[in-house]
Amino acid sequence: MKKLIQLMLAAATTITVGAATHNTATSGGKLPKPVTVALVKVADGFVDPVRVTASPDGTGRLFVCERSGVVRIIKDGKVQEKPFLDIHETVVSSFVEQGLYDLEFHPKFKENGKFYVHYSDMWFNGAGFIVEYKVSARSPDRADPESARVVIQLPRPFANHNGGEIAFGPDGYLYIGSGDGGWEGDVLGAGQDLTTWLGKILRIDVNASSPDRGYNIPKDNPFVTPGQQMKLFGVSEIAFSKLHPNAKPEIWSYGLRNPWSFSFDRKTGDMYIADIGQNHYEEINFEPARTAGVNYGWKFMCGTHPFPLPTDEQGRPDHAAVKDAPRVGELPIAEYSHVDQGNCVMGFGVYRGSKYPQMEGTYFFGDWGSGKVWGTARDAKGNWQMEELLNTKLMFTGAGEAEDGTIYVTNAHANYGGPVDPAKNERGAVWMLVPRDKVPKGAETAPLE
Ligand SMILES: [Ca+2]
Repeated sequence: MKKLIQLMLAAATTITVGAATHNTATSGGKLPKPVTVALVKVADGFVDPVRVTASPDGTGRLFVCERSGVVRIIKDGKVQEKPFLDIHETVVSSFVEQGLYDLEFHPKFKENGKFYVHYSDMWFNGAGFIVEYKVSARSPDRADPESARVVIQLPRPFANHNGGEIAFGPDGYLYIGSGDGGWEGDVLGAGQDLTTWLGKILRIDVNASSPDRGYNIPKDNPFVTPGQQMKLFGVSEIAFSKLHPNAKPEIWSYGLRNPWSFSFDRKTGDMYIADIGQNHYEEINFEPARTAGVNYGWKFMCGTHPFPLPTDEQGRPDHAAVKDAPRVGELPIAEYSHVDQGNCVMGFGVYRGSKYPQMEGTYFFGDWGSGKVWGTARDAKGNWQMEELLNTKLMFTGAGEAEDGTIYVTNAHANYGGPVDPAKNERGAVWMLVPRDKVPKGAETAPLE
């Protein structure tokens, strides 16, 4: 028993069951390159900031999403007085998991001036809306509110688990993080259900070619079913198992609980999905570039553990019972426990900038509840390692990358027991992730535990 526990707690337990092709790292490992980090304050005074995005146009501007429905610009280190976009009259944020989730610029933004926002809509009972806007013809620092075009409307049965992140892949398609519909324990059974958009990463082409739908379906999405009669006989078992005639063609991957944040490695095209877990474990999933149709296991799995998790009388994982449970889907590359590490994972991104070579290739992530920051990367043997890098007093809410690859992080005092109106919360800030020896003189850094 003792040996088993030691095995389960090892820094990088190698998993050989199920479909996993990699190990799952836990905190306590060592990154292949020595990495030290600090968070330097860039700007503050934001109402529940939840995401940072950069316009791909060489202007160096950062766009900060406030949960209340306002997008603010940081230009030359200063927050502009007038917002880029203000849709607070459309955005519902009556629950801490609702509001404006993200903003992304069209890959050809420089030519077409288009960008996309994802938010919970007041007039549709909190349904998720992804809406295209254009920048104003009069000012590059203003959106044109009259240019709004609805791309997709996503049902949201409960107020929680809305996903949120949107991101353009290297293929130019828009990927959407969509939560499992909410409440708890995936009561709708959405994660494994291919007939719903809930509990998925979706992939759409925002360049719509018909007025009937605000987007096109990429032809190589994994569950696009050709309109032909289904054959029961004369097909192989494998071919038969791949038939999903009622699957939603927008689905890219499934088995997710609440993918609030995910991002692409801009060098390799690999995707990292930070899936917020239920009660016991938080997980980071790794999807090699161009890998479609992956099942990440929810609600049968939470991290590498079965769900519901067998526990002892003290509510701690019963490792003996966990060991023999069946595994479903692809296991994460990193996980951590709610017992002492945190309770709500926030993906930051892979650093690919040229300024800080020691951070190159590491995927960074943090936790909303604990304020900890970790890095994960593969060592020389190909095993994932996870190392704790910081233990702050911040409540992380999101992140984003600048054009030069610098990683920015937001913190807000958005709490479940807090005021319904985000404007009544203590103000949040935007922070820049840098190596500890690169903190500019006199800069304010994140308070540490
Ligand atoms: Ca994004």
